[in-house]
Amino acid sequence: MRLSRYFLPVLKETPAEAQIVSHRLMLRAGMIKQASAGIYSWLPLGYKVLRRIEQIVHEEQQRAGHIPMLMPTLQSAELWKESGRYDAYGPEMLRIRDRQDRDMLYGPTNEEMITDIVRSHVNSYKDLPLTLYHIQWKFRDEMRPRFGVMRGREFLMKDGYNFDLDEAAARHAYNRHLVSYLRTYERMGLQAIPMRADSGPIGGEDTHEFLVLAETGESEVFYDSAVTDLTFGDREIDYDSVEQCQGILEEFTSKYARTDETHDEAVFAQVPEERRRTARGIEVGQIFYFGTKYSEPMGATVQGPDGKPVPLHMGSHGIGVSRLLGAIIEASHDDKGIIWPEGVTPFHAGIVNLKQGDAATDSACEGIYAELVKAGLDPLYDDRSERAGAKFATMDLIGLPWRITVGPRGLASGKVELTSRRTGESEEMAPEAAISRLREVYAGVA
Ligand code: 5CA
Repeated sequence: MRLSRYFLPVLKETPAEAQIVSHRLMLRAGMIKQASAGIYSWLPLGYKVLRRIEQIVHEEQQRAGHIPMLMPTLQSAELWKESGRYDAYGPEMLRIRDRQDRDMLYGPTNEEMITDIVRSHVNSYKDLPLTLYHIQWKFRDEMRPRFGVMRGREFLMKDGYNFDLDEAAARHAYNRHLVSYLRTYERMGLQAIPMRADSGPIGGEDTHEFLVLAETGESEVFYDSAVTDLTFGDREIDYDSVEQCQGILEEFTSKYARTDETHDEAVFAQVPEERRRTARGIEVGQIFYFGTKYSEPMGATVQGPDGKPVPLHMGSHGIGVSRLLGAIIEASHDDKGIIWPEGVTPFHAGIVNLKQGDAATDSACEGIYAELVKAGLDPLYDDRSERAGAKFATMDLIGLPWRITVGPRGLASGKVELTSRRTGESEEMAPEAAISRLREVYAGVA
């Protein structure tokens, strides 16, 4: 992409309505525009990151054996009356009446709809286990939408639902989700810690929230500092292995880590004092095991091996896809702007032309651009006739992890400059060397 042809409406002023840094930076970098309270348009740069995050979620879900599909945003109230949640959900649910006077709603989540699909088409224990998921917009009429995409009213969520014959199989599905989530967040450059939480309106006894530690987080959390030493890394996982998934769940959840809803001072007191931490966190996902809470009232049963009907054992598992943009920025920025982790960056590298219109410089930039594209990378070339300072400021604000700076002086000795946004370190090298360095960096990111 050439910046002269792109749509990147960066703001010079700091928007007054934004209270936290991620919201400010998303507005300043021209990523989003508020349409109404808690509802945003995703401008090209924001949309690009959203798509990259979605892509990682899809890849990791499918790696774990989960099946993608898509359900609508508008739902019929009938299903929610069957489960008993139509009345229970309260004013957070946006209720709509269509021209036939039918009660509809903009889905805040999809347990009912997926249970209806499965009860219509799954009849035998032989069709199990089954985990279906989608990435779809949700609406919750939050009392206080705030912090930009962090607490929106309309937001993008990945929600997945497992259907199993018995509790043991459903617990494996829960563990499998926990494992796949650890890997998902790490690919986005985030440490998200699973913490014991409360299940709220989704229901069930067992639930973990995944929290990214950040001062601006809305949740108060209590944990043993040893949990922050755990990393998932690039382990090979057999997602069908009950033992492996259980082992990883134990590794990541045996140390104390809870949100304020489940915090227990007496248990916390058993953690060595120097390791006790109280902090704030951003909830980027939550997994639930709730057994037959929806399948029983909705009559979702299968024929068991002995021919008798058995209610399905279920869980649901959510990732806050749009919220993740805010969480990543909260965790990764400096006073100049965003610092995207390589896994989610909107463009892999920026090319800054220091002397637009100078034939040799223009042609060197074009050459680097073409080579990066040939290498399967997605560069953003700042080909505007702006001062160098303005070009650097834009690149720093939008946070591309790598920048190649090309100017006549360097070119005279066959060199360009490669700069890391994270460390600020620059290195002079031949254009080919910069290109192969970026190829190497991104080969390790896939
Ligand atoms: N059905 C279950 C799991 S699929 C469910 O709805 N879970 S949830 O309520 O915990 O939502 C899943 C994730 O969506 C949350 O962890 C959070 O990251 C994100 N989320 C929830 N509410 C909002 C909101 N108002 N704005 C942005 N993201 C949100």
